[in-house]
Amino acid sequence: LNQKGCVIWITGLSGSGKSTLACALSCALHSRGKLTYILDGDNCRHGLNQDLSFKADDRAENIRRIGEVAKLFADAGVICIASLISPFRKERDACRALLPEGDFIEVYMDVPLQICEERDPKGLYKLARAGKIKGFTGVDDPYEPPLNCEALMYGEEIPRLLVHTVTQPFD
Ligand code: GGZ
Repeated sequence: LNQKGCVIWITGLSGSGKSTLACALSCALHSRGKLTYILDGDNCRHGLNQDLSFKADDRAENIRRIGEVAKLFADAGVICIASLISPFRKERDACRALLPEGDFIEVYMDVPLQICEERDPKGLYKLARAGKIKGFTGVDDPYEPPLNCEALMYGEEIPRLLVHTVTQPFD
């Protein structure tokens, strides 16, 4: 395998562009012959994590499980891209601690709530403001931004630096 496994962990609010970035990054890596796998919070909630709600304990468990699975992919030599809100610093740091130094790359989608809310691609913010969804991240549920992330993203520009970082040992 012409690559080394690692985890690229994308965190941020709903509508901040996590899934879009995950896809763009995956494409950029594929075109360089790299094997990737995307673990998306929303998708995992239909299978692996279908027993979990959006209460704090269950969000923590959602993060923990995705962190463990991401580690397995990285062990197998895959570049695993995890994209989930992952609102809690403590749980993100625990996922980081599962991997060797340098193999967990935390990317923060630093998009203001107001912009996410204007985008509202699934109309969920509107429902949350109307009180039809309770405990929506950013509206009436907390989000703790990273203090020491490896990359800060705003917008959908392909992150060359990230691509470089994860492919560099072999290029
Ligand atoms: C936040 C919610 C909620 C609540 C449903 N709070 O933008 P989306 O729609 O497609 O992705 C969001 C997804 C969040 O799942 P995660 O597994 O990423 O969250 S966490 O890491 O916090 O466990 C959103 C939708 O589910 N969604 N209800 N209450 N987002």
